[in-house]
Amino acid sequence: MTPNKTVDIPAPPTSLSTIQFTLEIVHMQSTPPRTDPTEKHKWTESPVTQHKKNSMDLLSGICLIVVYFTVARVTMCSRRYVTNPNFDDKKSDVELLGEYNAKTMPGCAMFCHKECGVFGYNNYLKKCRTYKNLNTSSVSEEAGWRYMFSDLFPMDCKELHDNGQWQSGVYDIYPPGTRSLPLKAYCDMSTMGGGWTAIQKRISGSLSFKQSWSEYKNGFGTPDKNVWIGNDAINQLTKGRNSFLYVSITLVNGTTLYELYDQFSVSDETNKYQLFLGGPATGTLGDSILHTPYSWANLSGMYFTTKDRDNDWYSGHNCAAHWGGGWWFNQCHEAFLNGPWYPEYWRKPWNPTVGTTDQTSETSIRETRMMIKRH
Ligand SMILES: [Ca+2]
Repeated sequence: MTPNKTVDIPAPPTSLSTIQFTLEIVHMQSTPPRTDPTEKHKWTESPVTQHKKNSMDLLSGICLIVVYFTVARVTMCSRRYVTNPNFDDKKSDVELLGEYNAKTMPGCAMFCHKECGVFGYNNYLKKCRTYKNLNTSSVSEEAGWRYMFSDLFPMDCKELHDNGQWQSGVYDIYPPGTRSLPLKAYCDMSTMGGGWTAIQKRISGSLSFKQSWSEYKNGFGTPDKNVWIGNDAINQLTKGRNSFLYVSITLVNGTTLYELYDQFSVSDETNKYQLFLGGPATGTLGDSILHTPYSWANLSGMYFTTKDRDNDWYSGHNCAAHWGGGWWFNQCHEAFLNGPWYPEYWRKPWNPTVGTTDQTSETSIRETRMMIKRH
């Protein structure tokens, strides 16, 4: 996997203080010296001064135009762009918004605004193309093109956090892919530095997680209450990049136990949303999914199983149908966060720290979360 590079486009030398200074000059030039009321009369009546005033008004107008474009340029250039190596040396005709001549990559970026989510630049041809979005099925070979995502469409909560959104809540995000509408996601902007995208969240048993393959594929629930963000979305958010996985269980006594995994990604539907999990694992929950004492309970490399799609390793038995929720079951699990909420039987939410084979300890769960963040 090749980690994405973040390209910081340096802002032009004009800073905000310079703009303020320019505005000061405009203000001084457009205001006549009228400390004395009699001076005002003299100034208004003098044709020479009137001529000077007209010149100054013209100068002020020019200055305002300069300031306007400077502010626009500073705003544009302070944006950040993320390269996507998957699209290098490719071209796409799908959703092409426009093609332009541009001497530089930042110059090309200038054309990417409003509905533009991706732009491509060819440094040899000095050509620029803008797109709403780009997907791998719509690109073909064409050497020399490099593509970048515009952060006007934040791909996840980390990008929102990097852009100054520090309030936890529900936001629109735009994972790279073929999505036609933004994805509603709960962003945790305070835990461990913030910028976490919740892929699972549960606060009550009002929503059953015993759902079908299709429901898990597309996602279900309400982002700030009970939600599964969708296996397609998890794939799009983790594809080709290293991400942390943060799992937490909050007990009714207010204690939050968590486990942090260093590596997490999920493949696409063709590959049955196969889970890739890697350590180190640290936290207060303990590791019950990566390296457990039982090889039949380790989940990395497992496929996703739902009540109507058996991809687990338990022969002749569907773990999801039996235990009541979709998951990356092996044969079957030591930890499983999509189980039936109390008073139904939820076996081993996170054994042995939370939940054992008895039916009492899982009743102490107030909230669960699974959140991811790019490295
Ligand atoms: Ca099976």
